[in-house]
Amino acid sequence: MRDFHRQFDLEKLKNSEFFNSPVDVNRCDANCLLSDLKDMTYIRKVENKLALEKKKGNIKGPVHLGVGQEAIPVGIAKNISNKDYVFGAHRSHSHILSLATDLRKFFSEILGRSEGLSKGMGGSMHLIDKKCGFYGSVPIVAGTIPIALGAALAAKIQENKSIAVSYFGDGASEEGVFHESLNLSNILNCPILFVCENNLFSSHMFISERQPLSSIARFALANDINFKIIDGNNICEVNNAANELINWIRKSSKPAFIEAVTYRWYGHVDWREDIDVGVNRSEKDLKNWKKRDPIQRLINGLKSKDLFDEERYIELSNNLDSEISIAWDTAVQDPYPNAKESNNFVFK
Ligand SMILES: Cc1ncc(C[n+]2csc(CCOP(=O)(O)OP(=O)(O)O)c2C)c(N)n1
Ligand SMILES: [Mg+2]
Repeated sequence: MRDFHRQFDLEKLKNSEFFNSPVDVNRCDANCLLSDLKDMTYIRKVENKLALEKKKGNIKGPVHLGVGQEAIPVGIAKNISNKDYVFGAHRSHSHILSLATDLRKFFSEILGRSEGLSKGMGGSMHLIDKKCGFYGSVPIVAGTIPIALGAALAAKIQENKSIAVSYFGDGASEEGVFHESLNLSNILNCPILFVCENNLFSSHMFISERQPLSSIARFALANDINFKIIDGNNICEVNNAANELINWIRKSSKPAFIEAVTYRWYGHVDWREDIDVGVNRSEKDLKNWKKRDPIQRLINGLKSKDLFDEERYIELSNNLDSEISIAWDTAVQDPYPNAKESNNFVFK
């Protein structure tokens, strides 16, 4: 198993001082990369808006922000459609935003308002938008993995060509259902892509404090599941891995697994950075990981090939800012749900 680790350069991938060079844009289509830049910038701005509003006290529930991790959902989303079944967890803003959910309804949910994606009864960790292919996120770590597997099994039985995508963190691999789901997915030949966003932390605990080896893909290997370990902050790598594995899943109706190594810039929850909270999250590491910013690395790659137009990017940025402000300002006007309805949408 240690050879396996050496083979994939995992120690280097985890080390904050490496992998900060510009994205090699020759490995992807230029138009596709410009659209990725827009999508990553959009998600970053929405989450920074949430950080700001949370800090101001305008959001009552917790928000788990994924700033720094945007390349992963953006690379996956362009290889699936709203006929597929995507499931997330507690840190899933980027997953649903990458599928182009309605931003006003998204904000409304986080504000606990009745126009929200879950009628304002769930908040940031209970997002759902079936129209765009997002079938739900829940705060129970690993809770949606077997449900995603069930969706994949249903797709297989119905022969509808859809696949399931299950997003989870490295911490979810410490739950039994993760292992049971991997095992069953291969035994039953289910069309599912497991996506582990390995940001090296579960709450405030560094991965080496929790597991003898830090690669989560070793569990895919153990279950004979096709897998790739990638630099999750390199959009080209995510695009190519997602494209290859998703095509393979659709053809073979077998599971596949991506481990994308990444890092979150904010702390576990809300806007604080959590420096020195827990184990091994230092100011130096965070500073280094910011040099591994998936957005800046793409911009640097585009610049190196004269594909980056600064003025257009500023214009895009301004347009996104106003789109986000309008959606937020509309959502804050939405009414709160009627307390009498609180039991109407739960299984009894
Ligand atoms: C079953 C369960 N155990 C513990 C928790 C508390 N908890 C919430 S988030 C979290 C960390 C999960 O880490 P990871 O899966 O790596 O996701 P990340 O937060 O890094 O995105 C924990 C332990 C929970 N919500 N559910
Ligand atoms: Mg994690």
